[in-house]
Amino acid sequence: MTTVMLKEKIENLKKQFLAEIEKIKPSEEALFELEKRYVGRKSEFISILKNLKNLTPEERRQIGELANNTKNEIFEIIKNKKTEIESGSFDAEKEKIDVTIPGKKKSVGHFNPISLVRRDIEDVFTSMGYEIADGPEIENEWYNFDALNIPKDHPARDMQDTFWLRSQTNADGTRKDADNFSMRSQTSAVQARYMEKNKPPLRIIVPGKCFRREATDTTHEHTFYQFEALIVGEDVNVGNLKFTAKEFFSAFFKQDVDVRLRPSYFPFTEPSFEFDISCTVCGGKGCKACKWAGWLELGGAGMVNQNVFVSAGYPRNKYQGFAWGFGLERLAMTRYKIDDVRLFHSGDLRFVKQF
Ligand code: FA5
Repeated sequence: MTTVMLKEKIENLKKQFLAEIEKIKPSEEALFELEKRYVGRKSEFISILKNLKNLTPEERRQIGELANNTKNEIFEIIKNKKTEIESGSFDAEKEKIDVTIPGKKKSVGHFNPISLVRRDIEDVFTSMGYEIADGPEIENEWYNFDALNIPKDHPARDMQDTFWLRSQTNADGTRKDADNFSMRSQTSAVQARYMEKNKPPLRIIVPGKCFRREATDTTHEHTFYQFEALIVGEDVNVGNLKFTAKEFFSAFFKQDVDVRLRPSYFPFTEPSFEFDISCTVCGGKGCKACKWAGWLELGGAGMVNQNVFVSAGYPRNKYQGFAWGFGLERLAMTRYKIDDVRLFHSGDLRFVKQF
């Protein structure tokens, strides 16, 4: 073979090697196999080097140098690949991208309709300048009842209506806490708590969990949500209450809603009202959803009783305010046409996934 042919052969072997190492799936075994074939004892490189003796000294120097350099390059490339594998920096499986594999579908969670309703309520009220306030779910007798002008003998305080918590006792049988605690039965409990720390004018809503000892049915749960609205200032009247309610319900139901107040009784408001809105299904004409009444009963409301202001530390007759309390479940039931309140806390994913 002439020196030209030998040079070409060495260069072709190198090209062939480079093409092959690009294609193989790098592993210890595959690299060992490649090394054996290209630069091993029985490889063409070695036979070229062995046959140098047949060349002139000048040719031997040229070809010998080229062959040795190429052989060392090949060793170097194989060594580097081996180090990559050992250090784990090259993972063929990980680096391989198969663009034809279909994507993985992410499963997306759902808001419970109560959360949806609560968020909407908060949006409407905050846009009207109300603050969102909070209070404890375990409440003492003062805030849940006394401060709200609910007399000691009121039936709401009975074991049948309220979940009382057993008071902790010391070793000698005396009570550890001075207060009687219960699971709060209404968000109105936050009224005095908030007013004690804040002076009028104030506007708050209090969305939160309430608990009552109920025999549950399609409209009653032992654990449910209410939201309270409270506004206090020096010149607040029933007209403001009715206007605010109409604005809120129209925004919430995204349709024009009428509001009706009927006389009622709550110890913490004077006068007190039951609160109805025009049926959102028939617009007030009468249908199955409103039991042909044209109105839907939603909650209680009234002008804050002056005794409540006094309990909160305000002077009597200086301020006026209105308050209302609604059930979030009842609102959600009306909006989404849900016929059983027990579905909300049932944990049934088939229910939640519809929203
Ligand atoms: C109250 O709880 C008063 N605190 C409301 C109030 C606030 C009046 C401020 C005046 C001023 P009532 O017990 O009616 O009132 O409950 C209000 C609403 O809570 C009901 O209309 C209903 O929507 C909801 N609710 C009451 N009990 C349950 C229950 N067991 N399950 C589901 N929702 C309930």
